[in-house]
Order: sequence, then structure tokens, then C-alpha cells
Amino acid sequence: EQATTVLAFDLGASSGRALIGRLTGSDLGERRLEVEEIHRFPNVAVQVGRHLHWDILRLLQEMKHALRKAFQLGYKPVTFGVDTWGVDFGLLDANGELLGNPYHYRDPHTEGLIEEIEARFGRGELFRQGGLQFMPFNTVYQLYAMKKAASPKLEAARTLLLTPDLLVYLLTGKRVCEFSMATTTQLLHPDTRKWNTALMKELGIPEEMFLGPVYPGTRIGPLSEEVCEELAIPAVEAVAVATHDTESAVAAIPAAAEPFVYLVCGTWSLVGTELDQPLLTEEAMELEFSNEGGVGGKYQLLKNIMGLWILQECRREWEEQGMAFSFGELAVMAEQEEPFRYLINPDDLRFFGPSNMTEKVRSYCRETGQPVPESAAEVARCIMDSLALKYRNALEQIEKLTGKHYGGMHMVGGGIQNKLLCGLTANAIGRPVWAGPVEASAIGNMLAQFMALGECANLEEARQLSAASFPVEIYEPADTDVWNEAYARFKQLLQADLN
Ligand code: ADP
Ligand code: LRH
Repeated sequence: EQATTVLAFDLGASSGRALIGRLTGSDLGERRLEVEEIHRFPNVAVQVGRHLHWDILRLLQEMKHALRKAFQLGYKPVTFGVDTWGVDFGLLDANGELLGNPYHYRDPHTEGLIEEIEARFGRGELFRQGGLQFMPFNTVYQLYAMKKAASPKLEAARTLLLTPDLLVYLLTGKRVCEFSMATTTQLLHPDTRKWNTALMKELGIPEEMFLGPVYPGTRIGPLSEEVCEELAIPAVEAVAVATHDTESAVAAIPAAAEPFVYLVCGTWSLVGTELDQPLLTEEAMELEFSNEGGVGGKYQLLKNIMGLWILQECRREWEEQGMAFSFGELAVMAEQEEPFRYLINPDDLRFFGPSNMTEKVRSYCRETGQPVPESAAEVARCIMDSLALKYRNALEQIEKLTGKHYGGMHMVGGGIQNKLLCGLTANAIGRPVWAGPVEASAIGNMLAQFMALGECANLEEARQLSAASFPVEIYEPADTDVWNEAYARFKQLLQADLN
């Protein structure tokens, strides 16, 4: 059977993976997307001196390995797409060579810069011009940190490429700037969708480095001759997908046309809803929401929540101490624990940086006059209860902003393998959770390729294909009263944090 075959590279902050997607069936109603993971690799941050980096060449090498493997397995992908975490970038010099190792968004060099830039331009103005939640890692702060450090790399830079665009460049030699990633920089006007050159000038960020954004679905060009030769494979064509992983994930949500709320659950938790236009009101700013662009030129009104990062770091720590728990085991252990005994605000900034995470969880509980979780099971339970309550908080805020009521929440991403968390979320919001697909980012990445190839007419058709191809698990809410009580206590903690 003839099946259009594509390859998706989906690089998250904790792991990268390569998946083959095959579109089978010829009639619209019968068409299915079949997906096979062909390669998975860890994504490990590397500390060098005071800076934290991504190991970009290692990631490139893993991607090349996957390309070769795809053909060894007998697949013949016609196109490939790359999506990654947001905000980060590499710089090219005048010869087109990469200037050093890109920084990791958790590098502490942006500390204090939100406040500094806000004092100069005003919070409201920055939000209207950038549309983003004020997160220390937004590209604008990273570039300003380099400027303040008189970085020779910044001085030598001729082109800025956001991470997925950089990886595409290293494979094809073609330079583009894809729109969804561009919207994570805080340097693109959300209303005009043009670069904010005035702000760049004010901050001393060279505006010539920025390429005009292209939309998901744009064809970029074939693998370079060098790569084809090295791997002994044909010149597969790169397509600009929604190169921001969150936006690719949203494109794959198996939702019908009516408005919906989702949680993209991985290292970060992104709770949001899709809009035709960005929402740049004072209220959206105060409630700390972002406007991020994606497939079909849509905007996502979403909130970044610290997410399973907290659990990942605890797990790493336990492993170093000789206690190796899988995420599955941690969920089972947490389920045995008494609920709501310990609550944290996952977005307390102490949880942003790496290391000492169990102590950070304990110190938060101590400082807020709660009992202190000791065992791994207690700490894990604390994190999961707190995340579920935070998701409810974000859902309520979205309803406030859009004036709509949503019947439940779609959950996608690696985190939905944590069935306890899915169930707790349904309980916390008092509505059903529709969980699936796990590999939403990779699937959304493929869907944008099918749109570029003319196999899917639009985003709606792409979502129908996702819904027809992947099962969704339903979690019904329970114990509403106790959850309401816990939520009242949780809200007090959030309130206390603000003071
Ligand atoms: P990212 O793309 O940001 O790297 P993923 O979407 O791959 O993240 O999700 C990673 C998270 O998924 C982990 O932090 C972990 O909490 C959760 N997870 C992964 N596998 C499992 C599993 N088998 N059981 C429970 N949770 C899991
Ligand atoms: C999730 C994510 C999120 C960004 C963060 C840097 O992987 O892309 O949307 O804000 O990483």
C-alpha cells in the first residue's frame, strides 16, 4: 500500500525522539496516521563554568543517526520537520559557522533582567509589544544578558537561528526563522507579527541578525550534499512545522471545532486555549498569560507552569543517592500517600533552577507552616497534588479571560503516562480529562508536514486525522468536595506568594 511517509524530530528539554509517520487509507474518512518511534535519546544540559548549555552537536548527531536508521528500516520519508522547546537560539558568524554552544534557558545569566527592562519600558508596554508572560528565559532577556556581558559572540553574530531552525540549518544549509518559535522571543509584535526593531535598538540587540518569519507549512529545502553523502541517503526535504514543541502539540489535540482548553504536559505544563488573535489586555498580563503563535496563524493564550520538571529533578537527585525510581513507580508510590498533606506553588521561582529540588520542596512547606514531606513518595505526592490544583487555577483564569465555560480538559504529552496525575487533574477541575496522544508534539509536527504536502487542507482536517488515529483515555472527576477544600487552601498559598 502506498503511504505518504514523513519524519518528525521532537526535542524536549528532557529527551529527543525521531518518529516515522505514515498516512494510510485513501478516502478522507478512512485515512489514518500510523506512527513509529525509531530513535529516542536523552537531552542532557552541560554546565561549563558559570554557564549552562545545550549539547547541540550531540543532538545533531542523534538526528543524523535517526535519519540513517529511517532508511535502514526501509522507510522513505519525503519530508522531515524539527520541533524543540522554546526561546533558545544559536548565533552564526559571517562565514555561517555556529558561534559556540547555545545557552540553556535555565542559565542564570538572565537573573534580574525582567525587573531591569520593566523599569525602563513599563510592564504594560512590554506586554502589548511582546505578548508574553514575563519569564526569565524569554529570548529578549537572554540576548540582553549577552549584550550586558559584552559578549564577543554577539558582536560577531550575523544571523540568529532559534534552536529548531538552527538544527534544520545544520542539516540543510538553509536559514529560516519559523513563526511559532519567533513568538517565544518576546521580540515579535503579536499584532503586526513583525520584529520589534525599536526595542532591539534600545537594548543594543543587533536587528540585522533576525530573519523575517515564515509560517508552519513552508517548504525549506533538501538535506545538504554533505549530509546525504555522510549518511548515504537521498535528499529528504525539510519543512517548517510549528517548530515550537508546544505549538506542535496543540496542533495534534483531537478536539472538534468548538473552543477547548488543553494541558501540554511534559517538562513544562502549558495550560491554554486557542484564539484567532492574541489577547493583549491588562487582565491577561496580570494573570500572567502568554500569547504564542502556531499552525494556521492561530494564537495560543497559555500559561507556563513549572510542571514535571520539579519531579524530574527530584528523581535525578534520588538516583544520585542510589534510589532509582522510574516515573511509573513514583506515580504508584505517590498514590498510596495521603492527599493534600503538603502543597507547594509549583511556580515559586525557587523551583526554576536545577539541583537540590527535594530540599526546595521541603523548604517551601516549612516556610508556609505545613508538615514537611520526607520520603520520595511524600515529595512526589506533594508535587502531583499541587500541579493538579495549579491546573485548575489556570483553567479558571482562562474562563475569566475568555468568558467561556469549557466542559473538560485535553491532556497531551509525556506526562499523561502518569495516570495518577491525569486522575488528580480531573478531580481538581471537577470535569473530565481527555488524555491523548502522548506524542502530541511529534504528531503535530507530522500534521504540518502533511499540510505542506497538500495531504491535509487545514488545521481542522489535521486534528480530525489525529482524533481518528489515536485513542483518548477519559478520566472522570471524583471527590469534588475534598478537592474544593484543598483548592481553597491552595489559593491561600498562591495569595501569600504574591505578598
Ligand atoms: P519533554 O518533551 O519536555 O522532554 P515529555 O513530554 O517527554 O517531556 O514528558 C516527560 C515527563 O513525562 C517526565 O518528566 C515524566 O514525569 C513523565 N513520564 C514519562 N514517562 C512516564 C511514565 N512511564 N510514567 C509516568 N510518567 C512518565
Ligand atoms: C516546553 C516549552 C515551553 C517553553 C519552554 C522553554 O517544552 O517549549 O512552551 O516555554 O519549553
